[in-house]
Amino acid sequence: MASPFGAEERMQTTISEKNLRRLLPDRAAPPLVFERLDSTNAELARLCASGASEGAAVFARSQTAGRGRLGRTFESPEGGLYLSVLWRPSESDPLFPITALAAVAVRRALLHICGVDTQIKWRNDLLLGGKKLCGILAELKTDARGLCVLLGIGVNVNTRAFCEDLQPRATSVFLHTGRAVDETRLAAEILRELDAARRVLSENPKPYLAEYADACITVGKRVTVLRAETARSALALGIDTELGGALRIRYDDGSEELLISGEATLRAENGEYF
Ligand code: BT5
Repeated sequence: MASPFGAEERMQTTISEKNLRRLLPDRAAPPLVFERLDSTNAELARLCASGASEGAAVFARSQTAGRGRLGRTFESPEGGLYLSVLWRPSESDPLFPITALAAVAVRRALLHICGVDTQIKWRNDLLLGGKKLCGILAELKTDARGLCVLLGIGVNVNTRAFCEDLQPRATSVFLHTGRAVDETRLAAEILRELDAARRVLSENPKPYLAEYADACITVGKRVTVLRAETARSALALGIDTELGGALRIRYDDGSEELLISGEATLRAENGEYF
């Protein structure tokens, strides 16, 4: 997709590796910024295989094969921030809260740098004005050094237009506010917040999970729970902060279930994208 701005304005807002490192002088793993990648998660997996350490961070100005969950595609034109960060949880760290902590971290960074108050759609989307602004994909792997989490985040920042199919459901900070954002400043803040969230994972994720629950608009909604062969109506009751942000739902027959993450897909029954 064409650049949303004139060349000069684009140069001022696009992410720069040199400036990003300048904003994060003490970060143990200096972030890498690529013009274009297949997928930042794929690149991070390659770095991981050659021994990348905790906190390694990869950005791309666009992706040719950005991926979502369950084999879905994440459209990644120029103007978005696409990044992946490596976490190496210790054996005592809980894994369930990781996506929720990342959602809170990115939400905080967007509020601080862009002044936009996003809402969380369980489990891994940030919405703005009812449309998807950000998607998060946490992939778990093991290598010679143990467990690695490839935390992939795509944020529509200065994106001006989406393909026809996404247009009704996707938005960007630019489209919502009419203002172009300095991607380097936002990237630095996202990394700072993610680094803080990484420490929280080892210490006490509860306050972050409470923040996640407060911002989660899925709660209280009627949903259709989709699995391979079935679609069942339910009410989303609440977020379980003990189980890392799992969603408690009640089916129409009165039975309840805790959805941990990707075992089912949710759709709003009133047709809105929540
Ligand atoms: C996600 O999956 O939303 C996780 C997306 C993670 C993307 C990042 S970008 C950096 C890193 N590298 C990667 O290769 N991936 C990560 P999911 O919940 O499955 O949502 C995918 C769905 O979101 C698609 O099927 C579309 O409906 C919609 N979608 C695709 N591209 C979008 C975009 N740019 N903005 C909003 N919605 C989008």
